[in-house]
Amino acid sequence: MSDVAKKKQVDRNRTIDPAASEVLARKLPVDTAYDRYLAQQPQCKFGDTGICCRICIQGPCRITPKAPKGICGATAYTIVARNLVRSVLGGTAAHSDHAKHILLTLKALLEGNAPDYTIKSTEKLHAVAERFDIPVAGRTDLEILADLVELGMEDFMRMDGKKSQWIEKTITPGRLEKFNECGIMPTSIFEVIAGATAQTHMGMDADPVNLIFKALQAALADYAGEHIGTDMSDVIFGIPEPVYTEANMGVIDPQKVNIAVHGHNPLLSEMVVVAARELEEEARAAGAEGIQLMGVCCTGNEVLMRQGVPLVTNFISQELPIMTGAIDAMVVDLQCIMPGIQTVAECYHTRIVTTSESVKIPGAYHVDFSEEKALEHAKEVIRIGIEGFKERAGAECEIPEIKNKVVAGFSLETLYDLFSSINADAPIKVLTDALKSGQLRGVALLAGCNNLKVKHDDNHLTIAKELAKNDVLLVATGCAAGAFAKMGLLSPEAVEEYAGDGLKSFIHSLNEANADKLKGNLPLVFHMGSCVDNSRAMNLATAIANDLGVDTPKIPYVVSAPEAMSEKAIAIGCWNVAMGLPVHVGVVPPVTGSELVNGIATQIAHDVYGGYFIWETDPQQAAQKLLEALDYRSWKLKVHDETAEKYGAKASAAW
Ligand code: BF8
Ligand code: SF4
Repeated sequence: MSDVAKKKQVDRNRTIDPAASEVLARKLPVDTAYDRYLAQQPQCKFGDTGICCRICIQGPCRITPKAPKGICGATAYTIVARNLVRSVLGGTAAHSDHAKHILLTLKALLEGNAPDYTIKSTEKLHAVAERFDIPVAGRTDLEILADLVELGMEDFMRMDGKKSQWIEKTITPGRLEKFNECGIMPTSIFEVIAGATAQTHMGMDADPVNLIFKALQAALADYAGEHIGTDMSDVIFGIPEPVYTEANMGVIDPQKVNIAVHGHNPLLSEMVVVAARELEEEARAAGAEGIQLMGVCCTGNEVLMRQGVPLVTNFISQELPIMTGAIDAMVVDLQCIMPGIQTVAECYHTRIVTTSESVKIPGAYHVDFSEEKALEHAKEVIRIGIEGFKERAGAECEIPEIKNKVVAGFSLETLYDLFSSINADAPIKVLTDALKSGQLRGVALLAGCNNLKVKHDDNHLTIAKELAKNDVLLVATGCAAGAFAKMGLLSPEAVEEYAGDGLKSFIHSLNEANADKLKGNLPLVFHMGSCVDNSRAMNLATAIANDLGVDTPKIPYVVSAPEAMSEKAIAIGCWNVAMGLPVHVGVVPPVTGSELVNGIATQIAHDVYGGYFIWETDPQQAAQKLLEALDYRSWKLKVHDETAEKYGAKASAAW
């Protein structure tokens, strides 16, 4: 074997997931993301550092010592900042488009045009309505929903200067003041997307600071979109509660019709769950022992959280379950769907089924999913899977026998419910008391994707274990949560194996207080949902700050996207910084081509907003930096509290 071939053999196994590793070790009929990553090396340094501009077609203009300006005179800081704004906009548009679909489905429900959907959670409907002072008493659910949908639509389309209600009503008073003072409070989502896209057109804004502020405004619009998505999904599909299930490729059952749902939007996948139950007999008639549904990426997280559907894998390994030869259909909705799945599927009997008019893949099946005929379309999808099963009949499957126990479903409501068994009057105090006493060293949100610039899932697992050992309470979303699900960190056993004494005693006390409510013990990491559900994690941070009587930049709460990949992750990172939180990113994003922009992201942001970015590719180092950020905040909070007590004043809101 040549040296190159040997290197390829070693390198393509860039994963710590044993199931993914087992599949990659085989002789495969077609390349995967792991191979294509290698084929892309070395990657372009101009793109990698953000100093390539293609905003007008005089470009691409690349910044070098010999050519320090683009043809129009744009310098590195303008180009890097402009590219950053455009990346955030991609994320904001994606999350908001998702939320818009849910809002439009609720509107169709109100008009009688979405007969298969109902209001599943009156509790959430009332809670969200009350947040916006929408009257609840004496009104029907549909009347309340009508007002809420109208407000949601206004938050998308308003142009009169009034500010985004979903932001105004869900953040601390300190943040509201800060965003208004800095002029970054969005009016509405579409308004920001149009305004920021215009601002980054050729020959528009050249000021990097002004551009970065625009990026933060666009990121706040992303927060609004995510929040609307989460709230409305809970109304229509229910608030997630603890579920007990499994994850990783061992959930594939060769005797059943295996259907994977992949993407982000629960509008389709929730219906697929219903359709699968109804068509169980058809599957049996085809010779299967039933239908095995499983999830990939954030649609996987959505149906895991609400329906207990097992998760088969996360983002970067999405092609690999197909390579077991046992997936009969992979149904995709939108976002994070690699076109590569179709090429892989063509080597097997697997049907890829696209369902969104904005996501089509040449060669794939397409079911034009609509809310008017949701269940009918979901059944069509299941029948495509059953046909796939018939074609598979007798073919050999190679399924890694690897799966782990999962406890998921930790919406904020569920966390409060668990806390209320200890402190019914003020549930959040269970957490803030543990932070103040030092039983917990802090809270960390582990979020985001996979990115082959690091070994698949390695950063996620290393950082989580190190933080858990140091008594940090962990909440997770997106493909980070997927990594923990696959690798056993969402299990009660992981508490005993990885938690430090403080975290262990905190989780044990919750187990004891909730023994009658829970079917089993709590996990090491609390799965809060998909990427739009980062809004839940932010609500937790806001509740901590409000309870402590300070603004978010003072609370011992950090965010990490250990393997960030998508524009959505960039948007999420930016709004978390604006919210005042330290945000670690485990791959260096394309901003280092401008020292100024890089400095704004990693230092100046702190001076203005209290939050800042930490780029650190080494997961052990990253964990240490996150712990330092938590310790600094705890120490400062204590000093401020003691000073306030001494002078009989309130703790300072400054940081
Ligand atoms: O919204 S974590 S790879 S699946 S972008 Fe995509 Fe990233 Fe996964 Fe979910 Ni989020
Ligand atoms: Fe080049 Fe300026 Fe056009 Fe960008 S906008 S491609 S820097 S000329």
